[in-house]
Amino acid sequence: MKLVIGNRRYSSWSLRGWLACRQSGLAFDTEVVPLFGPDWDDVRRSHPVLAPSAGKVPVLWDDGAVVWDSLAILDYLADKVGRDRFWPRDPAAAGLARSIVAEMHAGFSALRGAFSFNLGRDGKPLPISDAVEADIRRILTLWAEARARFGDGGPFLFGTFGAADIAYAPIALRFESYGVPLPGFAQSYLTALADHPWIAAWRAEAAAETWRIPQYEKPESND
Ligand SMILES: N[C@@H](CCC(=O)N[C@@H](CS)C(=O)NCC(=O)O)C(=O)O
Repeated sequence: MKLVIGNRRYSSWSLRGWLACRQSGLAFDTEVVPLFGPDWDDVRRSHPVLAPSAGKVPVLWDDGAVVWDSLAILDYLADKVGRDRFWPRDPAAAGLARSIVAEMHAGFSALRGAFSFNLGRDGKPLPISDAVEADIRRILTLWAEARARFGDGGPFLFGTFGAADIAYAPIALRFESYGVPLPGFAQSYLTALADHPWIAAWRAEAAAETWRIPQYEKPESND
């Protein structure tokens, strides 16, 4: 398998796709296509590995199968290796996990727009608008419910690392990058994610990248 991703520093969807590949336990290669360079419009139209997704990352190539969109990649891999690697077995937990992953995938646009993903950011806080505040409150409510009801088996949302953590890890890292004040349980969750070896590996590779996208480096940057 080959996973095509964008710059690790900026591409939160790529991180989700990559974590899903790691969670599958299958061997895969990674190809990085740097996003938003000066010739990005040409690259996204002409790069052969991006053709199926019309220029979006991540894209998974697996022999005859091509899968894009991080959630489709996660689903595809869960079909391939077994759902239990990704989703809790208990139906009540699985229902909540599916719901909060779907809510993340389709939502939180105020937060995502105002606090663009940038692993190089130093945690300096930005002003938080009412819309962003509402997204943060909702996310913390979902995390609190998952942790309180189903988090007993470990430090992640449903105890052990799975699909919900794959979906929310980039959100948690945004909270860190933008210095969002967190209640204790959410800070513990962020620490567990930051300590996870896959996330540490992704961050180390991101730190080694030299590409910079000026609009994402401005303190007030939006995506
Ligand atoms: N819903 C998609 C979103 C993919 C997406 O928007 N990826 C961004 C990078 S994080 C991208 O490829 N942007 C390039 C562009 O829009 O030109 C997913 O889950 O994979």
